Amino acid sequence: MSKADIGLIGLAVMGQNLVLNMNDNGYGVAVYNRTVQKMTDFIEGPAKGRDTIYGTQTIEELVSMLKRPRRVMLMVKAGEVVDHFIEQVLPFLEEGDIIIDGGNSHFPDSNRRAKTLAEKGILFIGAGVSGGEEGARRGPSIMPGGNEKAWPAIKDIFQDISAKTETNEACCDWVGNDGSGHYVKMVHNGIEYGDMQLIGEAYQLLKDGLGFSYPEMHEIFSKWNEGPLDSYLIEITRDILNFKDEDGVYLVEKILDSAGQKGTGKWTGISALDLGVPVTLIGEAVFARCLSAIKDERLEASKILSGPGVKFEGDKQSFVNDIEKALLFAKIISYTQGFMLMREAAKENSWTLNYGSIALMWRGGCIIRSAFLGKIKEAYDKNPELKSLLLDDYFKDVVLESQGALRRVVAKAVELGIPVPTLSTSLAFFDGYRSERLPANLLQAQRDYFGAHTYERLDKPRGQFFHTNWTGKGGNVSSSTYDV
Ligand code: NBP
Repeated sequence: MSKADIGLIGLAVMGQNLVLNMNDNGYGVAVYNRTVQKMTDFIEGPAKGRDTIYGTQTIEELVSMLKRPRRVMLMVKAGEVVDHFIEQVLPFLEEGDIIIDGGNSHFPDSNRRAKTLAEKGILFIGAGVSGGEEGARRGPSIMPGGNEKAWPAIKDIFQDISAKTETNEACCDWVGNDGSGHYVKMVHNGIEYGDMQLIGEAYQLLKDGLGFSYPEMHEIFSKWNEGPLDSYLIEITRDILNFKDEDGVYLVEKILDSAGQKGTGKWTGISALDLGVPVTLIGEAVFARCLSAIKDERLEASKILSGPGVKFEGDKQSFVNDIEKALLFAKIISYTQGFMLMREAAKENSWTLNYGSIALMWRGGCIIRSAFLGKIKEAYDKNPELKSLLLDDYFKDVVLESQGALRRVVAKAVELGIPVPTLSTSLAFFDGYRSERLPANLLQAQRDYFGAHTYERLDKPRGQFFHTNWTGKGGNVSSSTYDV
């Protein structure tokens, strides 16, 4: 009876495609779905003729089909549903068996599940899977974390089914303890929000600022995809801009400009705020989606609030070149911030993260895959302790060389009245990050003035706190000094 290498619960788009991928790679898979009819449809449809994909009617039957240690993978809706299935599977498992959650779970849930299952002798893996339907079928990026004792038992399956780089390295490696796999996947998704918003801003500048047609924009994106911006998202944007509806009108023109979101960008922003890391670009990207979503209110405001009414004058081609460089600059800032966040999260949670290997996992299969990630891997291979990507020679040279272009693009966008929240925040971050002095001295003075919050002085050692009676009317009692 025990003939399947792995069991998979959840036969929606991701689950079905992962099963077919595993089976193509020689693994026997037992499958189960809450709505049993979907399992039957799968076995009689996409899995027809494959005699090592085994449909099962109950969880007990699924588990009974598995070789030991049993490996049960969940590909279901994140949240309570995952806990519900864990509860259902547990009675049939033994010590040393493995539960893998491959959905988009929030990392605190994975932290909790890793801990509670370890107490029961069950090894939990929280694995971020990226690449959508096509990735799941042909090779996703997989970011597994959790109980490291389980890694040898799932390494081959995961690395065999994952995407590969041009040099045939698997876009899947061990991330770290507890919920770190899901954390890294969350940051991946946050970065995806940033990359998408940056491309959206470039599109609006080209369309509304420069007045380019769809065929012209298609050409521009085709060219960009052959340079340093070469990436999956630039590539699909190129194709989207060339896609016509049945009546010959470009389809994207007909799509409602109100963006949806499923939470991973927001979670990244919340984690950044919790940890005090300035992940401004992803934050702006999430807020830009929120602003887009109040479509009715914007419609009303557009009739009342006018902009500068300025038209672009100047050399269009040179401005297009500037936008390309501005996108690269901002992308570097976004990844810099994302890796800063992972460093801080690793410190906070006592995870040992390998940043070069994270860049490698994102190099293929996933939505943010790009040539650029190869450069990030090189930077961390050269210096695994790198504090910030901006301090790496390659990235430093690129930002120094392209900052002029970004400044021109942001200035022109401001003149034209075109919103560029992520492009402009990348510049603000850069100018802040490279500043020896920021106006926070005044801020500290204000805090001490109104709330006796104390301040440190440049002419005294760090850690000594001072309070001044600014008005002569206050007392000499100061507030306690702590940061939250
Ligand atoms: P869904 O996220 O739509 O989940 C579908 C599965 O969850 C089905 O098996 C469904 O069973 C089960 N399910 C639901 Br929904 N509610 C349930 C409940 N109350 N009790 C028990 N089972 C329930 O599928 P997906 O898009 O394939 O994604 C699977 C996971 O992978 C998710 O966590 C998702 O966030 C993540 N992910 C998705 C993508 C993507 O591109 N779609 C990419 C990367 C990661 P049923 O058939 O009986 O309703």
